[in-house]
Amino acid sequence: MAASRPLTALDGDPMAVEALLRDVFGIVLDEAVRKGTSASEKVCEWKEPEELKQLLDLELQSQGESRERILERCRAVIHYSVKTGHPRFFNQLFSGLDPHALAGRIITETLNTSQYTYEIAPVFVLMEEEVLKKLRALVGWNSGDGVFCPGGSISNMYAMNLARYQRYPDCKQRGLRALPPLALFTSKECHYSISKGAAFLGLGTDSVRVVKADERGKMIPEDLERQISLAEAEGSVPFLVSATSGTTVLGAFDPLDAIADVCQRHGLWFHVDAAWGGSVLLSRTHRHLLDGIQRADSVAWNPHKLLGAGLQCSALLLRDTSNLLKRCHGSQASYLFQQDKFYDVALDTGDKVVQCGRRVDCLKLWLMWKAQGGQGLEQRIDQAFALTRYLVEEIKKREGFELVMEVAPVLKERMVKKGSMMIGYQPHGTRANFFRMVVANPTLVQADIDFLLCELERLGQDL
Ligand code: ABU
Repeated sequence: MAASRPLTALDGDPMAVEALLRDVFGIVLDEAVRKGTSASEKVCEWKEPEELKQLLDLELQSQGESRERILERCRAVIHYSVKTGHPRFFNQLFSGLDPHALAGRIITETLNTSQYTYEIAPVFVLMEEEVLKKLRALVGWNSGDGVFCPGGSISNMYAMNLARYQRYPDCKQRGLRALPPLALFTSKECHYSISKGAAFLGLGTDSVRVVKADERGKMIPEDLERQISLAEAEGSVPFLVSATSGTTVLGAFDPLDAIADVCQRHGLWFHVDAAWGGSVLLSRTHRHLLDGIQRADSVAWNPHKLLGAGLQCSALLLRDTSNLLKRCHGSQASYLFQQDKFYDVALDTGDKVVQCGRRVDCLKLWLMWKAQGGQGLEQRIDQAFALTRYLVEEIKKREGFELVMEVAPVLKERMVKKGSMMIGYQPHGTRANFFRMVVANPTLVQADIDFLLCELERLGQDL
């Protein structure tokens, strides 16, 4: 057997395995952690796609490569990747590199297990339960259920599927034949996963009724009432309202209590997409923005965003205590979920989800929480709010910054090619393209905000 192994395989040589991994960890520490989070380094090294393909030499060959070449490749992958932990990375709703969360991610990757049964993930089954319990407690529930999903979009789709199943349990077997035309409601500022989910679940995008939002981006409950009446008059059956806590573009928080009242009056499932804003629940000062969330039936919350736990860490939380998740999605695969196991089979949580193999997403959050404590995480949220206020005040002081002109794409190209920072931009309604500032990186200080404003001025000097 040994003779047939390829020359480059290291699995027969523990010393070589260890040496390789030490070198790789060294490169990761140097390039991705130290340089990747240093304000004096570039946030990205822009290359045109054809040039990047050449530089990376992507094509896969039949011959294996030397250790030195593999280490060079690791270095190049990091070098040409965007450093999302960099203090000048404002481009997405996540930023920063928490060392404890990273430690959790490294351990998770190394152990390489699947979250479906207690027998192969004993630590993580218990840990996931504990973390979800903590998140539920912050929502305001002392019981319930939940699961970590592959991203907020999937969490939102789960909520839609559960709401539909609860009302029409027959649809698990009979599919769309068991259903009348259904209607769900969300604001025009909602995340695009709501209409994607409607398409994916066979509801169709027409089943999504768009509710008006006010000038700050918050759903208008009176219009929700109107849309429900309209849908009913057209012969549809309303079944779910999805409110948003922290909309993707404007960061608005829908008035949850008023929306919960509407849901209660009409007997509708109340889902809150708090993928972005859920972490605000950790702040005693700001959690009032989510008042009423405890009245929801389901909540999607992504600690990989504002808490910086690292992609992906997305919880779907449920108020339900009737095993709805498992009843809706369970398929009782006999090779995984044997009922005559030697331990409590309720710990085999894999049949709650539509996936089979499922990543461990709880450890990075658990370890970071253990290290920071709830108080440390609360400070991060409060700091993000404080820096956002600082940014707003500074913008007011600078001439030219209130003017919304079609310059965002030009400035974006210039900042990326220079590698100085990254900010996302988009149009919104009748507003022209503008920069969406995301203040999430826990290492940000006022100097980074000052740099951002000065750099925007520098990049746009000639415009
Ligand atoms: N999934 C919504 C957030 C995407 C973004 O980072 O802008």
